[in-house]
Amino acid sequence: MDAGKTPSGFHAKLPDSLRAERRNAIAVLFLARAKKRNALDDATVYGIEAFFSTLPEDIKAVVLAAEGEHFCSGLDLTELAERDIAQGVAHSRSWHRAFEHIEFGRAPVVAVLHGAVVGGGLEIAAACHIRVAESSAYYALPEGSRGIFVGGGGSVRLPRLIGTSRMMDMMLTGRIYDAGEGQAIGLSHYLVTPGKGFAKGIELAERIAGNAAMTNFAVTHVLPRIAQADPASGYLTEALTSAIAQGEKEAKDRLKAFLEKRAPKTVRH
Ligand code: 1HE
Repeated sequence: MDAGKTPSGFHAKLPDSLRAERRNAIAVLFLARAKKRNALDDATVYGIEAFFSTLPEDIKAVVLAAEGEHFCSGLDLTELAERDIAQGVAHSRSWHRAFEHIEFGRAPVVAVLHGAVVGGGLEIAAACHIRVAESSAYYALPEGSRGIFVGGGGSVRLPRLIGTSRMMDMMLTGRIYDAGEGQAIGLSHYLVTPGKGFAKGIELAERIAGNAAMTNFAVTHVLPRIAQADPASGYLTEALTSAIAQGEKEAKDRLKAFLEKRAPKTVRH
């Protein structure tokens, strides 16, 4: 074992509220505080940052899932009462840092959602690249009714997923979207029956891990930046990125394999 690694094979020492496993090139991180419905306290958020910022180099994709009946009940509300304004700003920034390591980390992340995906739970889900929802999943932003505001990057990420207007509705009226509605408005990419989410998440992570590393980097780090850039900068960045990707030996090998009829075709199954 690498001297710097914990028994699970990862570098980060995790709090009891998180559990990590390795499946070859796939890392799995479980929210493991089911008794508190996986509410995110400071220790958990720091643990998430430590995990994603120190992923071993040979990890090619991550699955983020949760133990218990609910994916995540959001911010640990017991910690909220104690903070003054300056501490509140620092707390929100600590979530931003942790979730940035998910969104712009070493490997694409697939979230597997079930039960409550609410408040900060929806914010962490939004920081992942792919979302698989079991039909028990439901989505809400109860911050409005708790007298607070999102603080984990939700006001930046959620409008990009579902639009500012839907997010306003969720926050002002407490609207809850069920799994089917969430799928229809783009909160999840895949909708599966109860108990099937984890297997689907692993299947997708394996597909992702099989891509060329440069392609995964371009899709997760470059594409979102291009999507926010002015079109002229976007086209230029796209041209440079596509030239870099196709210049890689792995891309040349993959193209050759297709031309020599050794690679799978793009067909419907
Ligand atoms: C908690 C939390 C929590 C549960 N912080 N302790 N999030 C919310 O407003 C959602 C609050 N939670 C709920 O609405 C419900 O707990 C659930 C619908 C998620 C689940 O209901 P249920 O009936 O299965 O569980 P429960 O009995 O409500 O909760 C079990 C225990 O977990 C209980 O503690 P116990 O000591 O009495 O057993 C709850 O107090 C505890 N618990 N959720 C602390 N969130 C960076 S800004 C982000 C802003 C937000 O995320 S705001 C949204 C907060």
